Amino acid sequence: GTEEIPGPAGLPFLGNIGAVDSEIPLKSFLSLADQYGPIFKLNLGSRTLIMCSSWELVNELCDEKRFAKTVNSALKEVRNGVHDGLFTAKMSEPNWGIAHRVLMPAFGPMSIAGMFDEMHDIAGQLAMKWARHGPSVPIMVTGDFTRLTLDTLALCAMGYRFNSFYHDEMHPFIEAMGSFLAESGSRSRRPPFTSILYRDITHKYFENIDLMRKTADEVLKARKEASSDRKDLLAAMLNGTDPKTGQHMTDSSITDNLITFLIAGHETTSGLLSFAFYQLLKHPETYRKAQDEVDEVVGTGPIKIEHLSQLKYIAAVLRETLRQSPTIAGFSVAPIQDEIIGGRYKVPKDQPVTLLLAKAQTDMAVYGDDADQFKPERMLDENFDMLNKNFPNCWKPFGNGVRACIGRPFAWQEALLVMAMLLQNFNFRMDNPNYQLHIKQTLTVKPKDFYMRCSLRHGLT
Ligand code: MNH
Repeated sequence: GTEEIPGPAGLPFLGNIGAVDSEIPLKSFLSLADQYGPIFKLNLGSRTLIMCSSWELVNELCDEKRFAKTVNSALKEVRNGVHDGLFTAKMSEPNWGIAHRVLMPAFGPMSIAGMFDEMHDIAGQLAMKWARHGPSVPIMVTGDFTRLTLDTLALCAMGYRFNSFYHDEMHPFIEAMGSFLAESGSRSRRPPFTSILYRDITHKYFENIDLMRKTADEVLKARKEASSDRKDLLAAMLNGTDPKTGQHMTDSSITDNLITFLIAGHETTSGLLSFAFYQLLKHPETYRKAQDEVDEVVGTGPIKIEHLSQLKYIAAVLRETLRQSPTIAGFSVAPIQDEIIGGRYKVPKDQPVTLLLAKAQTDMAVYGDDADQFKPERMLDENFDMLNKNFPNCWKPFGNGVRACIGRPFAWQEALLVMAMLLQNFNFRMDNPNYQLHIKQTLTVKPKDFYMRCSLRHGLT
C-alpha cells in the first residue's frame, strides 16, 4: 500500500507558509527534515512542496527516465528576466536544445583552457587589492569574491570589463541584477493575490530587467558591428549552428543566455570560494596541507594552467566544501508519469519534488558517522571515485543529467586558480576568531558577515 507523505499540519488558506523562515528558508527545510525525516510535504497555499533529503531518495529522483527538471518557485520568477534561457527553460522549450548544443563545445576543456589568461587577469586584480589593503583592513570575503566572479564571467563570456575592483559602488548592471534576483525570490514566497500591495516594487523590478537587457543588447550590437577575433561565449553563440536543426540562436535568446551566465555563474562560484576559505580557517591542518600543496606544485613563480590539474588536495577541499555547503542547496524535478517513490509515497505527474542537497549530502549511510565533519581526504580522487561507484548520485552540487551545470569546467578552473593564487601569496586569519558561521540566502547560499585578514608571504607573484 501507499502512505501519506509526512509533514506539519497547516492553517486553512495559508497552509504551512508560517513554517518557512522568510530570510533563510533553507534553515527551516533542514530542521523540518530533522523533524519529519527523509521526505516531507508542505502546503504553501497555491502549491505543494515535497522535499527529499536521503541519498536513497535523491538517487531514485536522479533517474531521468522517470523524473525531469521542473522550473518552479524562484526560478519561475527569474523567467521574467531571462525567459527560456538555459537555466530557466522548461524541458519542452526548443530554445533549450538549440542553446545547449551550440554552447556545449564552448564549455569544453579546450575552450575553457583558452580562458585561463583572462581568469588570471581578474584574479590578479583581487590579489593586488588585498596586497594593498594589508593586514590592518578586514576583507569582506563574499563581497570581493563576488566582484571577482562577476568580472571574470563578463570578461570571458563577452569581453566586457565591469572593473568592479576599481569602484566602491557596483556597476548599474550588477545593481539591477542583484535587486532582480532578490525580488524574484520574494515574489515566489508571497501569498497569492497580494501583488496589488507591491506595485512600486513591481515597477522597479521590470525597470531592472529592462536595464539588464539593454546593457546586454548593447554588448551584442557592438560585437556585431566591429570585427573581433575573440573566441568567447558570445562569439560561440553568434557564429554557432545547432548541428541537429541547423538553426542559429536568435538575438533575444543570446541576450537571455548572456544574462543567464552572469546570474548562474557568479554567486555560486563566489559562495564556493567563501565557504572554502571559511573551512580552511576553521581547520588549520587542512589549511597547511593546501598551502603546502601550492608551494610544492607552483612554487613562487607564476601559476600556469598545467599546475591546476596537479592540485589534488585543493580539488578535494573544493569538493568537500560543495558537499557540506552546496551553494545551490537543492534543485527540483517532477515525475513524467504518476509515480510512487521510496516504494510507498504517491507523487502525481508534474508535482515538483526538491532534492535537498544540503541535507542529502550529509547522509551517514553514505559518508559515515563523521558525515557532518569537514574532511577533504574523503574527496581525494580515488576515494571520490569509489564513493560515486558505491553510492551513485551521492554528490550532486552541479545538478543532474542533461540539465546539469554547463558551467562546471569554467567554475572549477576559476576556483582552483583563485585558491592557488591566494594561498601562494598570502597568509590568512579570521578577522574575528570567534566567528560563527551564519548563512545568507538568495537564489544561492553564502556565508554571512565573514571577514578575514591577510598578510603577504613575500612579494606578489
Ligand atoms: Mn551552474 C545549472 C550549480 C557555476 C551556468 N548549476 C546548474 C545547476 C546547478 C548548478 C545545481 C542545475 C540547477 C537545476 O537543476 O535547476 N553552477 C552550480 C555551482 C557552480 C556553478 C555549484 C559553481 C560552483 N554555472 C556555473 C557557472 C556558469 C553556470 C560558472 C556559467 C558560466 N549552471 C549554468 C547554466 C545552467 C546551470 C547555464 C543550466 C544548464 C541547463 O539546464 O542546461
